[in-house]
Amino acid sequence: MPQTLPFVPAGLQRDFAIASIRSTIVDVPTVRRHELSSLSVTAQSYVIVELRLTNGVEGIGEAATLGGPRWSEESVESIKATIDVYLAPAIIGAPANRFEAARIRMDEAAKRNNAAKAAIESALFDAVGKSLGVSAVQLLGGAVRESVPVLWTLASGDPAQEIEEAEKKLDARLHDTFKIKIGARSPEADVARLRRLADALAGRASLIVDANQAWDETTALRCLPVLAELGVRLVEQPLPAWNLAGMARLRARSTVPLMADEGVFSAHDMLDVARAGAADVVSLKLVKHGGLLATRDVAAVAEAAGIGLYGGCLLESSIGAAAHLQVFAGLRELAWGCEHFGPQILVDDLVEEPLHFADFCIHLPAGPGLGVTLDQDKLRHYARG
Ligand code: MUC
Ligand code: MG
Repeated sequence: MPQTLPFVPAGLQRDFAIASIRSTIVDVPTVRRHELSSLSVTAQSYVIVELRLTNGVEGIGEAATLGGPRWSEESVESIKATIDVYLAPAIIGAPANRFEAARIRMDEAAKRNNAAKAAIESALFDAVGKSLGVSAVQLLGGAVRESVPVLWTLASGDPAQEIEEAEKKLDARLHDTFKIKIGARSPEADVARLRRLADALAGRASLIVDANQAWDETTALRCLPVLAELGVRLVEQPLPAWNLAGMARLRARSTVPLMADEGVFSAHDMLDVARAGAADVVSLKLVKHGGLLATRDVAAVAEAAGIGLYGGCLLESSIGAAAHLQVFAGLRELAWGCEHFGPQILVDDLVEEPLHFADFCIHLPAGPGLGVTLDQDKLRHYARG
């Protein structure tokens, strides 16, 4: 049999042992208020993980949250505690290049806590990739794309401001698809707002909406035909995450495809959604699924069920966005593009060279590991306390 694995010197193998893990909470202001159905933020909070190997190489990872424990159950405070007290002790001393084994250890040490696990696993891929001089996507099987179409989210709630913001993004050739956050106001007010946006951007942009679980089934049944008439291409999580039967009934009567977001964390959730016929598309996010490998697991279940893939975000900085891109670059299909506009909504990024946006796409960074380098000055500047 020919040797197909990359040659790794014995010393380097030994040096893959995880020596230390440090977690830091940071708060980075956003360029404007970002309003979802149940929360709004003017700063994004992350936990940044710095993981050192005994070979001296350091890997980084990020756990993003939105509005404390409001978007999901994890907050930066709980993520940091889970990493420091449970996850780090479970894997210190273990070989960083045994990704699946590290995942098993972390799952034994803590149930769920997927954002915390994702931050650590991102740092493992970064550290191992940097040790070997290969990208994380190479470790995952290799890239099939170098860039991904990326949308921008309109979420100030003020249609005049949103139209102006969209025009700037179109002029700069940064984004030509916009996701509008709905659900913070009455359905009638949101429909009127969407009508203004659809009229102003007609023929120049595509629109999708995200209700973040705000509607009940009767509201959604009433509004979906209007959204179809306005040309909305995709409706994300209109109903509460638990209501798979309701999503399936809506799907049967809607001409607009439905996307599951908060309804799919684990691969088991994905299977339930597929069995219930509750979504046409799924939004993939490392913080929901628990890391790069788990995201691929969820994607595989979706693909097997004929459910389309969309690259979701939680407003990550270039660190978290890069980790997502490493996974997205290796997926067989990613028909719905991605939404990693996070680095652009922050007043500042946390890396030396931010991710590159051009021609309506975000580009996979070159370089080993995640392909980005933590800026220590920025980390200190935005660190909490
Ligand atoms: C979500 O629910 O999709 C992603 C983009 C955005 O504006 O909010 C997030 C969370
Ligand atoms: Mg969503």
